[in-house]
Amino acid sequence: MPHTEREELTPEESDQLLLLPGGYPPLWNHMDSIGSVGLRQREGAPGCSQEGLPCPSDSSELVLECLQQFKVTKTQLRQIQASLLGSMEQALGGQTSPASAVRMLPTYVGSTPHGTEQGDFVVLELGATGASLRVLWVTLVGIEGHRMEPRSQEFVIPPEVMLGPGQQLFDFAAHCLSEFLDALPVDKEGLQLGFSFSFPCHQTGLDRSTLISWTKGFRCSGVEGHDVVQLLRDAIKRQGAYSIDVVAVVNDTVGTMMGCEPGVGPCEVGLVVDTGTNACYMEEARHVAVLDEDRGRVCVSVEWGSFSDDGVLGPVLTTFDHALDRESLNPGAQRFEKMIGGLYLGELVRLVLAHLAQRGVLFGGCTSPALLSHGSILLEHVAEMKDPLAGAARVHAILRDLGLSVGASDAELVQYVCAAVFTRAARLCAAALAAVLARLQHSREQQVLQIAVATGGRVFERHPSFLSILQETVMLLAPECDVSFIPSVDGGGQGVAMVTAVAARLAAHRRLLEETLAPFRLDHEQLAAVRAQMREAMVKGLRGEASSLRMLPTYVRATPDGTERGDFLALDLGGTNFRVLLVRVTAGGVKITSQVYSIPEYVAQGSGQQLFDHIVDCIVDFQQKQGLSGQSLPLGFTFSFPCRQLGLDQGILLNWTKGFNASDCEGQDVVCLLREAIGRRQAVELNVVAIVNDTVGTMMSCGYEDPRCEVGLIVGTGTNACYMEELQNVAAVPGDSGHMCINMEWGAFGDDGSLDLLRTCFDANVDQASINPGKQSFEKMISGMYLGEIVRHILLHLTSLGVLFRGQPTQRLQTRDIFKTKFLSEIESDSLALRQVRAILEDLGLSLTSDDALMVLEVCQAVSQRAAQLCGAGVAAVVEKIRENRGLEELTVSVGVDGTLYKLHPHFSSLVAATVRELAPRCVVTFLQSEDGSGKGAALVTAVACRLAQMAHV
Ligand code: 0WK
Ligand code: BGC
Ligand code: BGC
Repeated sequence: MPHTEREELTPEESDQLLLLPGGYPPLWNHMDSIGSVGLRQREGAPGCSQEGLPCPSDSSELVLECLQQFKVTKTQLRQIQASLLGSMEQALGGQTSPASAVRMLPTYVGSTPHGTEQGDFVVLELGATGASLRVLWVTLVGIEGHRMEPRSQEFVIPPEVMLGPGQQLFDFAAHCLSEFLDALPVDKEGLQLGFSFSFPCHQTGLDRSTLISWTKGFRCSGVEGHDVVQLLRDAIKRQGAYSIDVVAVVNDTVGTMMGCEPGVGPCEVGLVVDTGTNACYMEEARHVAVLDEDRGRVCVSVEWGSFSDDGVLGPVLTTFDHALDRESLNPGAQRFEKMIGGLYLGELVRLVLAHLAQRGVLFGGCTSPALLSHGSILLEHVAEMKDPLAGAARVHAILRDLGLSVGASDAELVQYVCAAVFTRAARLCAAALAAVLARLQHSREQQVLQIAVATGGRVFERHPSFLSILQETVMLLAPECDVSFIPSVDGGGQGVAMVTAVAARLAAHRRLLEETLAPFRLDHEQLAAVRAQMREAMVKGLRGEASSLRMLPTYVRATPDGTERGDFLALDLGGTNFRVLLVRVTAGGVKITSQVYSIPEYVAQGSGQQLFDHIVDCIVDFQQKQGLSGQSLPLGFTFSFPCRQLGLDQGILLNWTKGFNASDCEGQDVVCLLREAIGRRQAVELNVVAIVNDTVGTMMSCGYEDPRCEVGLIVGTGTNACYMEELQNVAAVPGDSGHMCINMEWGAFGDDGSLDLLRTCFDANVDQASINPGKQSFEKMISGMYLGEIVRHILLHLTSLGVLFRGQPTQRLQTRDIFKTKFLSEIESDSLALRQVRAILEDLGLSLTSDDALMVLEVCQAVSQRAAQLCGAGVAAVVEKIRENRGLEELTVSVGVDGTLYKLHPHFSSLVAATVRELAPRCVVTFLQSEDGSGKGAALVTAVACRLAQMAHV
C-alpha cells in the first residue's frame, strides 16, 4: 500500500488532530493490546485468513497504518481549503480550461426570503436522501401568520427505478405525488409545486434546469442533458390525476438555506450532508461571470462533491477511498463527496473492517459474506457504533447481524475505524466550508465575517457529533469568521416552498408581462398586412385619392450624376439638431463645414416669424464664422416636415410634426417665410434655390456615392421615406416619362384608422398626450420622439399591476418624456444590459430587483422590435412598388438612411433589414447609412438645380 510522505507530528499535535474527536482514549494506549486481539483466531475456518495470524507488532502496525490513512493534518486541511477556494474563483470567473474542479452553478435565487411569501405549495424532494423521495404540503403564512406544520410523506425508491429509464423515475415521482395528494383534502387544479432536485444542474431560470450528471446512487438513462422540470411536468401530465404547475426547481442546499428558522437568519450559506454533500451561498452577482448582472447577490451551488485536486486530495485519499470509487456507480467522479457523504461512510468502514479482518487483525481474521458485500454497513451503523458510550454494544449487535463474531477489543477497534472515517468526513467538510467562508470574505471585502449557515441532511439531523467536529475545525481554519449553524426547518421543505412562492410570484408577473407585451409581438401575417395596406395607401396617394399617405412630389427628378460643382449653403431643420452647412462640391468630392444650433422649444412652438428669424440669425452667425458674410451662395433648405411642393423652391407646410408648432406657418410657403426673414435682416443676401425633405436629402447624399440609391429613409425624432417613382404614376405632376422623387410622409400612415388593429392602449396614451393627437400614427409607433414614452407608459402599467418595482411608481417615472428613447439603445446594448437598466432607473429614483431589470429590458426590446418591424414593412412596400413599377423579377436597390434611432440603436437596423428580406424577398436591398446627413443632399439638389438652370440659359 503506497504511503505518501506524512510530516511527523508532535504527539500532542497528532493527538489533537489524530483521527478522533474527544471521548476516545488516545489510540496508542490501545496499540499494545491490538496484537493480542488476533491471537484467538481459529485456523482454517471458512472466511478466515489462511496465512496465519500476524505477530502482535505487525497487527498494531497494520491497524495504525489503516487508521493513520484517515488522519488529515491541519496543513492538509488548509491546502484543501485553499485549493477549493482557487477552484471556486476560477469557476466564478468563467474560466473553463483547465476545467475547474467545482462547478459554481448560479441558481437564479437572488434574495433570501422576505418572509412575506404566502400560500400553499407542494414540495417534491428527490435525491437528497438517497433511495427515497419526499412530498410535502407546505403552507406559508407570511410575516404575521402563525407557522403551520407541513404535512409530508416519504416514499422509498426501488433500486431498479434509481438505475432504470428516466421516464420510469419521473413517473414514480408523479405517482407518489398523486398518492400523497389523494390523502389530502385539496383541489385537483392549480397546485403549485417546488421541485428540490439534489443533483448538479445548469439552471437557465427558476423553472428550467438541465441535469449535468447523476451522483449518489442514481443513474437513470435519458435524463442527463435534459430539463428535469420538463421531465417532471411530462410525468405529471401522463399521470393525469392533478394539474400541478412546477414553478421552481432548486438544489437541496438552496432549500436548506432558504429554510432557515425565521427570525434567526437570514442564512446565507446552505450546507447539506446527507447521502451526498454540497453547499450553496449568496455570491455578489458581479463576480459571477456567466451572469450579466452587476448588482445584488445570487445564490451559487458550489457542487463541491466533484472537488478533485490530485495535488491536495491525492495524499488524503486512502486505498479504501480508491477501492470504494472503483466499485461506485460513477468511478473517478465525486471523489470529495465519497469521503464525506453518508452514502459512502458505511462502505468505507466496511472496506477497512474487511481489510483488517482479511489481514487477521479483526474478528479473528474471519470475514463473512455480508462483510464482503457492498453497502452492508450503512451510515446509521457507523454513527451508532462510534458512539463512545453505547457504541460498543451496538458494534456487537450490528456485526453479529453481519455474521461476524466480535471480540472485546474488536469492538473498540471497530469504533476507532468508525470514528476515524466519520471524523475525517466532518473535517474535510469543514475545510470545504472554510473555503466558502474565505470566498465570502473576499467577495464582500470583509476581514471579519459574521455569517449564518443553515445545515440540512440526516448526517446533521441524526449525528450531532458531525456538527461539533465540523464547527471545531472551522474555527481552526477560519478563526476570523463568526459562524452560527442553524438547522434548516423541515429539512429544507419550507425553504423550497419559499423559493416556489417567489417563483410563483415571478411566474405570475411574467404572465402579466407577456400579456402586456403580446400586442407588440407582430407576426408575419400582421407585418404583411401592414406592407399591403401601405402599398394600397401609396397608390391612392399618388392618384390624389383619400389616403393617409400624402405621396408629395418633390420636384427632384434625378439623383446626382457626379458632375455637380460649386459652393452651396445648406440648412437642416427638423431633426434633433438644426445645422447650417457650407458644402463645397468639387471633382475630388464633397467637403462639408457645418455648425449645429439649437432650436429652443419656445422658438419651435412660438411664432413662425420668431422661428425663421432665429434661423436667419444662425445663418448669419455661421457666415461670419466661415468668412462668408456678404456672399450670396445658392442655398438648399432641408425642411423635415410635410410640405406640398409646387416646385423645387416652393413648399407649402401642410402641418407641423415632431414637437414643432410655430404659428402662422402651416399652409404657408416656407421658402417665402425664409426669404421674408432674410429680407427682415439688413445686409444679408441668400439665394434659396431648393427646399427638400430630409428623406430626399438623405437619398441624394447617399445617391452621390451609390447611384442605385433610390430610396431615402429617416428614423430619428420622426420617421419618413421617399423614393423615385415613375412620373406616369404621379397624378399631381404632368408627364409620363422619367421619375419623380416622392416624399411619402409615411409618419401619417394609419391616421385613417388603418393601423388601429395594431395600436395598443399605450400608443393611445402617448398620442393623447402629444401636441398633435390623432396625427402621425405610424410615426408614433416607430420614431425616437415616442418610443421612450411608450416604454414609460408600459412601465407605469406594470407597476400598477405590482409586477414592477414592488408596485411603487416614483414621481419621476410619472413625468412625461423622462424615459428617453436613447435609454432603449443603451439598455438593449448587448453588453451590460442589466447594468444599464439599473443605472438609468436608479437615476429615476427607482430601486429595482434583478427581475425588475430583466422585465424593463424585455419591455424596451418589445417596443423597439415592433418599431423596427413596422419600419421594415414600410420599406418592403416601397421597394416592392419600385420592382413592380419596373416589371422586374428581382430588384437591386439601395436605401439611404439617417436618424439617431436607426444609427444608435444596437438592433434596429438589423431588424429592419431582416423584416425587408422577409416581406420583399425579390428585392436585394442595401441600407447605406448617410454620413453627412441630408444637408449635403440639399446642397446636391441645389447643385443639380443650378446645373439644370445653367443648361437652360446656355
Ligand atoms: C440627420 C439629417 C436630418 C434628419 C435627421 C433625422 O441630416 O436632416 O432630420 O438626421 O434624425 P434625428 O436627428 O431626428 O434623429
Ligand atoms: C449533488 C448536489 C447535492 C448534494 C447533496 C450531491 O451529490 O451533486 O447537487 O446538493 O449531493 O444532496
Ligand atoms: C416629418 C417628415 C420627416 C420625418 C423625419 C416627420 O415628422 O413629417 O417630413 O421626413 O419626420 O424627420
